Amino acid sequence: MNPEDILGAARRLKSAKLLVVLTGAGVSKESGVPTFRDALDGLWAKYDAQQLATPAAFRANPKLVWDWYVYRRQMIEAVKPNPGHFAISELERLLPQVVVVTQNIDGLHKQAGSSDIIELHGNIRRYRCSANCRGNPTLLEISAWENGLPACPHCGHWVRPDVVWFTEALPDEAIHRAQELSRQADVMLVVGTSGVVYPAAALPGMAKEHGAYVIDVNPVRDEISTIANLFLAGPSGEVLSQIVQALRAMA
Ligand code: BJW
Repeated sequence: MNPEDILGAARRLKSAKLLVVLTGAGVSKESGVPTFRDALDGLWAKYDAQQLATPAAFRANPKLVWDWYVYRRQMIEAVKPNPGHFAISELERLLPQVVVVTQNIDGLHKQAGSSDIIELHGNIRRYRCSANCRGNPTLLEISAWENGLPACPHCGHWVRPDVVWFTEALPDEAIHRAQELSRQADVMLVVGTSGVVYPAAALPGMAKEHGAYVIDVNPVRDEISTIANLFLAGPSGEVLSQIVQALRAMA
């Protein structure tokens, strides 16, 4: 990694009144959570994640989709935040305002100590009635989630994870706040997303159009790096820790 680029990124962050950090699955990769478009192992190797994360898949085979989420929740509960998550939470102590906008459903930013987090695609640790029988969302406390697909205690429809599947609307407040902050941001730091899933993928372009400096952190060039002002190639744990170190040296 070019030390000049790290220094350049740190200088940009240092002068930002509002930093928006947009994260995707790549930021959790170093914790051991596979990215969304990684091939899955073992039992799930024959399933395409994009085919399972849809309301149609749940309607066709609710138990299959439920079991996939149980498997992923168990995996997520066994991992810990990595240096990338911690570096992002550390930025809050070094800069005036930092908001994390995440597509991830794993809750690892919160565990790492970030305080202002917008979860665009929900959270795998929450459940709701699939018919939202008592309003949107009808959240449910499910204690026996290991023992097969539960039914809503109010209406009998299946319980599902409180995550956003393809073709479903993102939580209104979350996407509207993320869009507004993207328009106001001085810098947007984009970390570990392929930038192919909308409307989240439109946020860096929106930020840039409204004057933000966009920094993309990813081991490979992709959709976002083509519009970014600065591309930092590498795993987020390494790159972000170096940026934080450079920022501390400037304090
Ligand atoms: C590392 C690394 C390391 C590796 N360090 N980096 C245009 C406008 C609006 C919508 C659309 C549109 N075109 C198409 C759509 C529809 C659709 C869509 O975007 N489809 C595309 C595939 C084309 N969007 C939707 O359906 C959305 N809803 C919607 O638009 O509703 C409209 C509506 C309005 C009003 C009423 C009703 C409807 C919903 C999208 C929901 C996405 N849900 C998922 C599943 C969540 C639950 C779950 O996890 O099971 O969200 S899909 C999946 O993709 C997941 C992720 O959050 C999301 C993004 O993936 P991400 O995070 O980018 O991961 P990867 O795997 O793609 O990339 C990882 C990256 O990390 C890579 O770049 C690696 O290189 C990198 N990396 N190691 C840093 N160490």
